[in-house]
Amino acid sequence: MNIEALEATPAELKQYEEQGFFYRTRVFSDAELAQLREGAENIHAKIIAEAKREDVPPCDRVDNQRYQSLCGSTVKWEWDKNLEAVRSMEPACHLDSRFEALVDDPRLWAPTRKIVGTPELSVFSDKLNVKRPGGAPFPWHQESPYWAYGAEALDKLVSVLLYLDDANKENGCLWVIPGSHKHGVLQGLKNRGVLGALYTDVDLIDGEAMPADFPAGSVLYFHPDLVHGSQSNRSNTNRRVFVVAYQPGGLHRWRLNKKRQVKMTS
Ligand SMILES: O=C(O)CCC(=O)C(=O)O
Repeated sequence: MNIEALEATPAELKQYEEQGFFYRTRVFSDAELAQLREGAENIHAKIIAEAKREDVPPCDRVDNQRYQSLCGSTVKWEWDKNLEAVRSMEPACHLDSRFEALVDDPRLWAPTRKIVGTPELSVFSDKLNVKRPGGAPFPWHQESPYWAYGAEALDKLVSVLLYLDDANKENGCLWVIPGSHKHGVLQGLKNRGVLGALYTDVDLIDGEAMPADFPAGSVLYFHPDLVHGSQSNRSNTNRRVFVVAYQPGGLHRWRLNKKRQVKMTS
């Protein structure tokens, strides 16, 4: 694969600087996506099976959310207990070889290289988000306040979100507020519990939200200060995404005493 041809173009870099993101549609083929969806369900099933064991750590309750440490991942359960579904798993790629290989795929990392600014990259975090039919919204937020404690190079992180399914307004696609990254780290919500501090008060900023309603196989590259969020899934199909954040080579993964260098084979 020609890595240079995959790097961000001047137009994409300009969009990233001005709007805080750029995207490419249908980067991954249907056959690749079929494999990755299988991998995502494999990870989800492993977590559900682990949760049924008697000797696992209990759920931590934070406001109305339930978190649990399972299979080496911080698991966030769906708000609605009746769904018996895991909403996000972070990290997740160690639980399936297809995702472990995916973080080394140059279609994900090469477009970030000029933004991170170093020839070598490492993985900062990776996460699998599964939004089942009925899955809850994710309030407006930025990644930066969440990552601030533990990042060795917060200003160099780039998030890369791969759409495993078509995403649209009905199934709770991501929404972004273009240009919102220019505000830096914004104030959190007041009097909204522990998690409120991590959600953004969008009344304090201008800018019109835009749905990132792209087809499966598309990739969104975005800044850690970009304000984004999503609505509930009102459809009868899944809306799954894999999100990996890259950083300069040689740095630790978020909250882990581990490093995961990106393998740049070509
Ligand atoms: O997938 C979603 O609905 C929201 C994802 C998101 O914003 C995140 O994981 O930070």
